[in-house]
Amino acid sequence: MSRCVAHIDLDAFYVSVELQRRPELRGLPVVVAGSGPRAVVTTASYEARKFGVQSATPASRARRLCPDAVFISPDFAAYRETSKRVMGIVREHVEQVEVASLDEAYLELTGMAAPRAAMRRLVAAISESTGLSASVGIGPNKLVAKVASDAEKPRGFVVLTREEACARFADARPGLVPGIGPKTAARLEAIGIRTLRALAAADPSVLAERFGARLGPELQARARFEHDGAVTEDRAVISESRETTFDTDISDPAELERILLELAEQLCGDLSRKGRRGRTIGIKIRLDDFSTHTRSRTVPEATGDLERVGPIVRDLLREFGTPRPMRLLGVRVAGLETAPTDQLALPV
Ligand code: TTP
Ligand code: MG
Repeated sequence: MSRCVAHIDLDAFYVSVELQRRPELRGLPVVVAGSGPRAVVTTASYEARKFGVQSATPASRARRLCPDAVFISPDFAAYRETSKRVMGIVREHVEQVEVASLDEAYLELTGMAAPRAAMRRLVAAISESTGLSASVGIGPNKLVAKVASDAEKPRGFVVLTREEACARFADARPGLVPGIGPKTAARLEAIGIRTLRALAAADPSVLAERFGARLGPELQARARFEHDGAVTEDRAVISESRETTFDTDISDPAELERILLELAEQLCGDLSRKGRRGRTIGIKIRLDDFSTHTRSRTVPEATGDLERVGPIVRDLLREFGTPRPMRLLGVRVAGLETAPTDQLALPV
């Protein structure tokens, strides 16, 4: 029996939640972004995207690109609440569900008699009960399903075989495929690989030499939309971290602080995307003698906000000092609140 997997992703999720309570803003460029000098756009309505405003655009730049946009500060509690309702509906329709973030999930449909009809019903049910629209991709594995769900947003509904996915996205950049990030894409480009077609057809020995015996074949498999990952029940991730090893050791405290805050920014962006927050905030340091050190602080209120995390990791680094040049820095938020679909613990 061949596999059938769906990926469902809500359209312009945070903005769509805001439009439910402010319907008068429908059809206008709307941007959900924090305030403060380092704030970035979490999401933009499709009307605002026409001006080049997207997730992760600095809020100051978004204001220049689209001065008429309505700016709204994020209300993460509302997004978590809506996410819970949506995922509840998904679970009423499909048994095996992997919630991947606040607004997306993989559904195992293998063995289902009429998967397309079932997905149409699911989208209709979500729309009816929450007012939100979603895009769906259906394919033989998670990779095809994920890329298909993104292909015709908003309100997309794309069904592809693996071969069709290869043909349809042959000219796309390798970064289209999840698992191929900007750094890998740049390294591929350096050896002349600029499309999924080129990656799929590349000489395996060249890839293995450049990326290693594990990653090389893995990259090529992804370009061919081969993937056998299971739709797993959500794992309880208890911490998230970002770290970087420097090309050359660094001993300038200002430079180290800058890098640390950049890591914190990436991590917090990711946490907010997943709707997650934690109480223990820490840093990791590896010195040039390869000794590894960690320092952390636990705060009373779980957070994933850069405004809160940034100063704490900076203080931790200052307290640690710079006894020797550093070769690695990392930032971590642990003691994360449970996955967004779980019941929030209520004080009784
Ligand atoms: P996405 O599903 O990537 O984006 P989206 O739902 O806003 O738009 P669409 O799916 O129609 O392209 O992310 C879901 C939510 O996660 C998004 O509404 C806001 C949040 N988010 C961030 O906070 N920062 C980010 O960089 C991204 C990509 C998303
Ligand atoms: Mg989405």
